[in-house]
Amino acid sequence: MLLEKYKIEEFNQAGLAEHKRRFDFAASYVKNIDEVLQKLIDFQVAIPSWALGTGGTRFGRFAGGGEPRSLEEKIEDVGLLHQLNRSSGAISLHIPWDIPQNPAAIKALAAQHGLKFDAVNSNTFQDQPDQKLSYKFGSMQHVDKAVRKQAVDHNIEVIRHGIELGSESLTVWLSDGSSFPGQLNFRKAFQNTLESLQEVYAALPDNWKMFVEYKAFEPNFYSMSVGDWGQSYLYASKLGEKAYTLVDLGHHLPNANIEQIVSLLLMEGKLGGFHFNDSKYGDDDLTVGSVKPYQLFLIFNELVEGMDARGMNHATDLGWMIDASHNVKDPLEDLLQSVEAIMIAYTQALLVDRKALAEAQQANDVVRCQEILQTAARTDVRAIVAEARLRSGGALQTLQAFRQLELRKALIGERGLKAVSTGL
Ligand code: RM4
Ligand code: MN
Ligand code: MN
Repeated sequence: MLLEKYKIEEFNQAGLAEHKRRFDFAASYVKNIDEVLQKLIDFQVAIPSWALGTGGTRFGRFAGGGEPRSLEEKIEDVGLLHQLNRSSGAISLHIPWDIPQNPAAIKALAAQHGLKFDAVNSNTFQDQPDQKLSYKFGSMQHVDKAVRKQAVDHNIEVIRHGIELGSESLTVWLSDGSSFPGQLNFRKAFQNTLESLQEVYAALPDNWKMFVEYKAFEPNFYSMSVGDWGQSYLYASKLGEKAYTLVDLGHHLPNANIEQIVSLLLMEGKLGGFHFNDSKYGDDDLTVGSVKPYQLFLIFNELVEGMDARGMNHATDLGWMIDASHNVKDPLEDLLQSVEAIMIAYTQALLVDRKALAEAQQANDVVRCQEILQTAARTDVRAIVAEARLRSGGALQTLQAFRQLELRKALIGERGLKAVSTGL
């Protein structure tokens, strides 16, 4: 479903005077406002193809209406988000949940919506109906070489799909690990995983990156074979310069200092990408910024500081993706909220007075350090984010536009109430 442009313009027209007042006020605090606006316009966050339907828990799933029934409809949904916010210009596919049957047509459809293909994701954490060997006891770590080979072949197949679509990165998340003490020889599991990853790495095109995503627990609850950033870093270092660590915000033990992890990985040139979400306990996959918005700001603060220190391009040098699941919200509304939260945190991080912070740190002025960070974090930057959207043709307020234009109703009209999507 493509939204007629005039509808967004009409929506914006009604709020324009109020917006201008708010923007002028917010901009008066920012020295380099045009530079900030340009950075916001350039910044794009990929939407996961598996998060466009209502997710569930292992206890149940309560589907909404009008969910995308095919990859084509998922692309249309991301296109709709992108029309509203102009910051969701990419989709990340999970294989085999979303196999492009006709890649040329899929690519053309995405281009029509102004979308690119971000990282492709492999799946060796589930058994597929036609699969020969089971991943019950792991995939790349498996004691049986034949299972490991099957997992490697699948990843190479995923790379092939990605090449056809113009993706330039592969994300590998492994559920491998053990549920009970004694089940695994940790060293052998590591070596098997490394060898398997090396075989996949060898199949990467030159311009591709490989992201090794870690997670502390689940589905294995005693050990995970890529359980933390140290292990991911070890694999990525041994693999080579095209391999990086991917940080998913929900994949840490409680109270982990994610901003410090980000800072050090950046320093080593080994941070590759991000999966944004929020959590209270673990891999909750909640709306970005819904529980700990200050932590999100602190992470962006390190991202901006660390990327600038290495002269990196904020928009293109890391893979920015959302990884979420929505049990009780409309997935599209949830994703609009998530992207908004990311843009707000990014803007606030751009406002940090870095020179003053460095001076305060040098002087051990702990109080002033806190003041500098919180001054930025407490600035209401919503009108700045809205202005960037306005300048690139999006809606002043995305969620309000989605509701006022009754877009879910239109999707239900097209797809029906019982349409259920593949994915999480
Ligand atoms: C995992 C991890 C991966 C995602 C799967 C569906 O917990 O976050 O990135 O692909 O879930
Ligand atoms: Mn993830
Ligand atoms: Mn996860």
